Order: sequence, then C-alpha cells, then structure tokens
Amino acid sequence: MTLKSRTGGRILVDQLLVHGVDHIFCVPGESYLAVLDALHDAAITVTVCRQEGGAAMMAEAQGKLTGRPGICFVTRGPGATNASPGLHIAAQDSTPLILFVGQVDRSMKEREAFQELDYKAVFGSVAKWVVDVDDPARLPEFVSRAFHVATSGRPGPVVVALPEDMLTEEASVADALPYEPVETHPALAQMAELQKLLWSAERPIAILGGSRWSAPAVQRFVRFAERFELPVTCSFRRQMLFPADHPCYAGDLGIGPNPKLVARIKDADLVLLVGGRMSEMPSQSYTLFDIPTPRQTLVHIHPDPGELGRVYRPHLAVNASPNAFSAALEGVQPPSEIVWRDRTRTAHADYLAWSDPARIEHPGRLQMGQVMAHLREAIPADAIMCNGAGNFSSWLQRFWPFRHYGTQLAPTSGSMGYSMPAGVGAKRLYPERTVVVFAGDGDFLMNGQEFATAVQYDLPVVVILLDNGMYGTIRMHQEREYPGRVSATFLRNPDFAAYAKAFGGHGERVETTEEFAPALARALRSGKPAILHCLIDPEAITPSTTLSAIREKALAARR
Ligand SMILES: Cc1ncc(C[n+]2csc(CCOP(=O)(O)OP(=O)(O)O)c2C)c(N)n1
Ligand SMILES: [Mg+2]
Repeated sequence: MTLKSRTGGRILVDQLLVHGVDHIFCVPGESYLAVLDALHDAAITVTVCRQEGGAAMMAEAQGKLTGRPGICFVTRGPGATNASPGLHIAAQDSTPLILFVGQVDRSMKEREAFQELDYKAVFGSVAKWVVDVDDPARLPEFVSRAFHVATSGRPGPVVVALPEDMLTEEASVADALPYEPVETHPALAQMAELQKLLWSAERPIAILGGSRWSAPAVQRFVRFAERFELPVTCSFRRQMLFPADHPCYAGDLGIGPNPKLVARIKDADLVLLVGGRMSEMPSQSYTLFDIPTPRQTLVHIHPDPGELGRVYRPHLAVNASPNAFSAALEGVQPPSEIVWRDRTRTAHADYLAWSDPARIEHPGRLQMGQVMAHLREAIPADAIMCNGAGNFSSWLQRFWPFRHYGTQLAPTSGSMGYSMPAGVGAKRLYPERTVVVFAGDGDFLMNGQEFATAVQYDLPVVVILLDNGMYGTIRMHQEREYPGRVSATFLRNPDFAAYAKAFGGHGERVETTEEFAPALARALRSGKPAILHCLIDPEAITPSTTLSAIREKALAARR
C-alpha cells in the first residue's frame, strides 16, 4: 500500500483526529500556519483566545473535565512563556494537557533566532515530557507518546515543539493508533489487606483527591462508603469527588477547613487516601500526618508509584488509579458490626452546620451568606462552578454543595486568573450546562480579556465578581504579619458592569443583598456572557472574621 504524502501540519492534525481530539484552544502565530491551515477543514472546534495564558487554562479545564488531554497551540517564545501558568496548573492539578508550540526553522536553531526558546530548559521542570519534533515522519510516534505520557501515571502537561519548516515539509507515514490510557490495578492481596485493616479499625476516614476519577468511579466509591458507612472527606478543591448531600460526607480539607474535621483526621486510626497527595494545602501545612511515618495507619492509593512513600510512608501502598481502585472496592466486605457508625453521622452533621450559609453575617450591605443561600436555590446541581485564587473563593468552596463529578474547576495550584478561562473551556464543551465563574477583582483582571472569547463564541457564562477593591488575601496576610502597614494591595477598579457591556455582554452592579437575586435572574435570562459586579465590604475578609479584627489581634500580640 502506498501512503499519501502529507505536510507536517496535516500529519499533526490527522494525529489529533486519530486520538479523538474535538476541541483546541489557541492564539495564532506565523510559526504554525501549516497547522492552522490543516485545521481549516478538520472536524475540530477551534477557540481562538486573547492571551496564551487563557488558552492554556481553557485547555487545562477541558482536560480536568474529561480526563483526556486538553489541547493548546501557541506560537514560539512569548506565546510559550505566556502559556506557562496553564502548564503549571496542569502539573500541580495532575491534569493531562498537551501544549503544541511553534519553533524556529531547523536550520536556524541555536542562533537565538527570532523568538527562539529552548523548551526543554524552560519547561523541563514543569512538563512531564518536552520534545522538539525535527522530522515530520516522526509526528505520529511523538504525538502518540505525548498522549500516553500526559494521561499515564500521574497525569500532567507535555510540550511538543514544532519547527516551522518541519510543518511544511512533506512525508509519507502511517497514522498512529488511538492512544489507550494505561490503567494500574490494585492486587487482590492488597485489597484483602485493606479489608483486614478496615475490620480492625475504629475510627477510619477516607480522603479523596487527585485526578483519574470519573463519574462511574465516584459512584462506585459512594457505594463502598455506603456499605461501610465510612466518613468521606475531599481534598483541597476536589469536592466534586463525593456528593455533599450524602450522609457519609464529612467536608473538605481546603484553606481554613472545619476545625472539627481537622481534629477528626488527626484522631483517625485508619486513613484511606485515594488519588491525592496530601500536599501543603490539604495537609494544613503538613500538620495532619507525621512525616515520614504517620501516626494513623495510612493506606495510600495513587496512580504514580513515585508518589507512594514520597512524603508519607504508607502502611499499605497501592499503585492504582482511583478508577481501577474504586472498581476493586466492590470485592471488599464490611465488618459484621460497624463500630464507627455514629461518628460518621456526627461528621456529616458537623459538615452541614459548617457549610450552612444562612448563619453567616459580615459587615456590608451585600451579605455573601445570603448570596450563597440564593445560589443553592437558583443554580442547578450539575452547574460547573469555576474559581481562581483569592479569599473570595472560600464562599464557593465552603458553601456550595458539589454533588456531581465534573462540576468543579478550581486550581489546586492556587493560580489567580483561572476562573474566566476555565468557564470558557467548560461552556465550550458543555453549552447546555450552567457555568458560573467566581472571581475576585484581582483574580478576574488577570485573565478578564477572555470575557471577549466568551462573547465571540456566544458562551453565556455568569461571572460573579466579588470586588473588595484589593488583593484581599495578601492584605489579610499583611494585617496579620505587619498590622496597619498596607503595601501594594490596594486596587482602583473599573466599572465591571460597563466592562461587560463594552465587550457585548450583560453587566449589572450589585450593591445590596436584595439586588442580587433579580440581577442573577436577569443575567441568566440575557443569554449573554454576564458579569455581576458585586461590591463587597473590604472588612468582610473571610466568612468568619474582619480585617480590623485581624489587625487588632496582631497589634495586641505585639503590645
Ligand atoms: C498568579 C498569582 N499571582 C499572585 C498570587 C498571590 N495571591 C493570592 S490571592 C491574591 C489576591 C487575590 O485578590 P482578589 O482576586 O481580589 O481576591 P480577594 O483575596 O480580594 O478576595 C494574590 C495576589 C497568586 N495566588 N497567583
Ligand atoms: Mg479582591
């Protein structure tokens, strides 16, 4: 059989189709015109973005929601460095992502040609793998490897550099076969050991985190938790891994978690850590477990053997993906008597009390407790909730009851500027679902330009923009460490409702609690991307304290 000769650009796009890609995000560049040309008549939805950071985050968001690599194309040099926050998020969040980057002509390499960058050096410590493709005939091999590397073990980002002249050169080469994610299953003996540990436990608890879950995997874990009446908590920004309205749910280990939950984990005799790494945030700055040998009996299940014993020495280490592990749980039998039953009930009751927004009051005319209570009524359970980084996000993280897998887009890397692009990525994938973008005033303007992308593609996401006129989180830390010495945290903001309108969206200013519900209804009805510019009293720095209280406490400690 003779193979048709194709350009590198065409071979590359054909590989994307082979691997099931149907969406890509990009900012165009002259360095990869041949790819753009091949995309012209391919069955792939292209989203052209306003900044590569936004494009990479959109792709990462899709990777998070689907478990398949998000795909992003950017130009060389500045395009690549602009995309780097998306790569870092994919690395810390264990999300499969492939970044294709333009590269200078092969004949010009190493001269510091226009926008030339050594991607292996620049992205070497962030990406799982970086490759320069110098021969179009090797594109099927390298692209196939990129999909395998991005999705196997602990998923993460891969960078594929594409020299401009390689993309226009022709080659005769066969397509690769579609990639198959490599599944890692637990051994029978390990499941038997787990059953033994559960049978002798008195105060067990499960912590769910990481990636390589799916809706069926979550369902299987729910069934396991039901059979064992096991209290289940979710790691930092992973609440979508267990339904909040389930009687086994004990809350999440985010920033500023329920102290009762923290005490419960410290007091547990058996901890099942499934998929997560218990990094700095969920481990409360590495205070929940002793290092390297936790006091609790630790069963750690992770798809990457390199994570097992990396920080915590597990009693039982299981190298398996949450998908495969949850399936194996079906063969584990509960003890004849469940001695921790009452503890599970108390844990859920503690969660319900902690997450009830109606109890919360803070300074200001716009009460976020009431806003959250309203959102719980007005926004459907399958809505995708997005946030970036900042104290504002605690309203969503603590008071929104996540009930389904694939409803949460929040960077465990703590990257500001994530929510707007994440919302665009989500809405592009699931146009029929409600997408809510939770943003701070600082957070939003780090990638607010992507509101234009939402307008361009008619993606009616609702941005709830909480404006307190500052980088509030940092101001909070300042007041605690250097009380009264405000430095570089004040922000003078634009009229965000006018911003939304200027872009062709729907905008509203919300100053009081009463204004919120009708404004939200109008935003949802508008059918346009919308911004609700919510004015938050700067004193309302967290759901539980004020800026002045933090400052006073710090000053008192110094007296
Ligand atoms: C990309 C990035 N830059 C800086 C920070 C440090 N940082 C964390 S929260 C924060 C302020 C967030 O401000 P805003 O979005 O207005 O939320 P607020 O804390 O005021 O609620 C900053 C600067 C970060 N996490 N990410
Ligand atoms: Mg702010």
